[in-house]
Amino acid sequence: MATLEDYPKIAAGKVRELHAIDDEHLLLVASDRISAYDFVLDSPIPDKGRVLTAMSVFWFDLLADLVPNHLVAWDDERIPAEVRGRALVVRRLEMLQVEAVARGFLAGSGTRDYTATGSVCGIELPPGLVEASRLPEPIFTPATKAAIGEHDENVSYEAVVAEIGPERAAEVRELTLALYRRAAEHAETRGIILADTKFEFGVLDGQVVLGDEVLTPDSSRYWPLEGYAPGAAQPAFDKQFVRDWLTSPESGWDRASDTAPPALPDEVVAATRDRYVQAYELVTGRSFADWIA
Ligand code: Q0T
Repeated sequence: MATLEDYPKIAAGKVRELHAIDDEHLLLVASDRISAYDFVLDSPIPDKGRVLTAMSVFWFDLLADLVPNHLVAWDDERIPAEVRGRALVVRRLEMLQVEAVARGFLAGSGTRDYTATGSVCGIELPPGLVEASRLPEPIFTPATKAAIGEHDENVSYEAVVAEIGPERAAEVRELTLALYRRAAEHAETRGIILADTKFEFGVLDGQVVLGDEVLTPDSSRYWPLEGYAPGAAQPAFDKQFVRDWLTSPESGWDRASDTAPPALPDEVVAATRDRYVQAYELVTGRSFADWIA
């Protein structure tokens, strides 16, 4: 049986790691760490890595007829026991240096850019939209990959053309929108709004391939459909309790202070773990208990 030390670490994000298995395969490992307000919290959320990995596997399958993806295996002898259920064997790709974002709703940097300019990534939007408005149609809003600790920067479609060329840019835009439409429609039938999401693509044998994690709460904004009301920020399906507690007087934390947030109370950890499991079960219609026993 393989152990994680067999595989050199080749990249690490705030909550995930990438290890080399061989020339053609990587191990993509999701941890239980959670970030909020740009901090990685001291309190892990039990099962978060397994829930997000299971959700990615579900979506890779649902989207496989639209684009090939890098997923090779989620439960075989190459996966070390210590990361079983939260690691994927994936094909090694030449990654395209573009964050391929699709938005069906206005939120976050989309709202900020729209309020300042009336446009997002050079796409002019109608007047009168507010935070969390549904857009007239989904839009492709690419961003540059930022270093850890930096924020991705929204860029124009022309910037994507300059980075990867006109043919690849058009393909990435059309794939991103097709994937988002399929996923958002599925989510909405299940009582969840998929406000936006970020994909990463790579190239293998000259073909564009979907990589990274897909349509997890870490790469997407999921909002409960129940209670959806544009005009104010919507509660995140997953991190609602964490954010509410951190910004409540109870936590004793001042978001403006630049200090690290405190550890979460056990009840907030447990409620958040339940939210991740609920998100998985709602989106997939499957029981999380059935994910790799
Ligand atoms: C990558 C080659 O996910 C990333 O880092 C997490 C620690 C970003 N990243 C992805 C790659 C992938 C994937 N996914 C792939 N299949 N092949 N590189 C590199 N960085």
